[in-house]
Amino acid sequence: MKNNELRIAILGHQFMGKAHSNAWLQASRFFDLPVRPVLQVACGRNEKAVRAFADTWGWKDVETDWRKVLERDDVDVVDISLPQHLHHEVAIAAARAGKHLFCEKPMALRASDAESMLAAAEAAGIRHYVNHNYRRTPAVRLARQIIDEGRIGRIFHWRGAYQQDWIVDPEFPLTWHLQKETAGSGPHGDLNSHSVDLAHYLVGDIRSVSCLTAQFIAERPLPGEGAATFSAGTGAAGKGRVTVEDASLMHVEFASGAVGSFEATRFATGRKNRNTFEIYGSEGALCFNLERMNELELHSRQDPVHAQGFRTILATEPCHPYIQHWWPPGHTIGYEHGFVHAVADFVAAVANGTPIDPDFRDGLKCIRVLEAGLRSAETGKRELV
Ligand code: SOE
Repeated sequence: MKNNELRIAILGHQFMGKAHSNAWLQASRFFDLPVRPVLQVACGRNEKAVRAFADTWGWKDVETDWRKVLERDDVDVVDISLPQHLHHEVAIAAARAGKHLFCEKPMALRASDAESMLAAAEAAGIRHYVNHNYRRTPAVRLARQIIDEGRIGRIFHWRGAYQQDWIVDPEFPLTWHLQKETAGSGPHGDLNSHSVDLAHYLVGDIRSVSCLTAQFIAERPLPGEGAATFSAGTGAAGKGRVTVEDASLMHVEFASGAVGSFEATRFATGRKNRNTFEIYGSEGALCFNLERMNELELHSRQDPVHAQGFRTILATEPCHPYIQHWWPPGHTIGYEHGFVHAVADFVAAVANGTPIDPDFRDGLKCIRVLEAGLRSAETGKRELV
C-alpha cells in the first residue's frame, strides 16, 4: 500500500478477469473505502490479448509472465482469475512474495493443494479470500440475517440446485472445463462449490456425503483456435474424451443434524444460471433463485394461520445488506454487484487488517466436501468429510 492506494495485479483476462476488473473499478466509486484500489498490472500469456484487455479496463501495465508480477514491488494484491489448476502454484508463490490474495473459486483442484495454499498464506500473514461471490448477494445476506434472528427456527432441510445448460449441444467443444487435469471435476466442482459454500454459510458444517455422478456425452469436438467458453468453438478438428462428470447429485448430513441435497448440472435444458436453495426450519422457510436475485421468499409460522404462505421480499431497501451504496428502493442490482461487494470488503480487510470470509480455510472446507462427494461417487458408499 502506498499513498492510500492498494495496487492490484490481475492474472487472467477472460470472463472472471472482466468481472473482477469491473469490481476493482467500481468499488471505490460506490463504497467509502479506506484505500483506493489501483489497477496496476494485468497479466496473460498472449501479449496482444492482454494488452487489449488492459486498454479496455484501464490496467496501467501488462506482463506476460506471472512470476514477473510477483517480483514487482508496486503490487500489493494478486487477483487470481485463472482456471483452478493454476491456483495452487501461483497462490503459494504470491503468498511467499508477501502479496495479499483474492482468488477465484474453486480454490484448488484437490484438498491437499488447498491445504498447502492455506499454510503458505498463514505463514506469510497476508489476507486471503476465495471468491464465492454469491455470499455477497443482498438477498443471500438477508437470508443469513433472518436465520441468525431465529425467524425460521431450527433448520431441518437444505435443498440446493445449481442448473445450467450451456453444454447440452454435443457439438460444444472440449474446453478446459471438461478436462480433469484443468477443471478437477465438472459441475460438481464448478457449481456445487458455490452451493456448498452457501450451505456452509447459511446452515453450517457438513459431516458426511453420498454422491452420484453421471456423464451424458463422452466425446466432443476438439476446440478450434479461439474457441469461446460459452458458445461452440470454430474449426473443430477431431474429437476428444470428456474426463469429468456432466451432473452430480449429492445428499449430505450437517453437523447440526440437518440434512441436505445438492444437484449440479450443465444439462438442465432451459436453465441458464439457476442457482437455487430452499431452507426449511421449525418456524419457517427461505427460498432463493439467482435468476431472480433481488428476491427472497420467506414463509413464517409466526404469521396468523389464515395469512400464512410464502411472501416475496424485494431486497432493495436501504436496510438490506449493501443496498444503501446503490440505488433507491426497487432499482434492482445484478450479477456484477456481488463482485463489487467482495472487492469492497476485501479492500477494507486488507487496509484494516481484519478477517474476511470466505478465506482459504473456508475454501479448503468446501473442497473437502466436494472431494468426499467424488470419493462417494467412486465407492458407491457414504463418505465422511
Ligand atoms: C460457468 O459455469 C460459471 O461461470 C461458473 O464458473 C461460475 O462460478 C458461476 O458463478 C457461473 O457459471
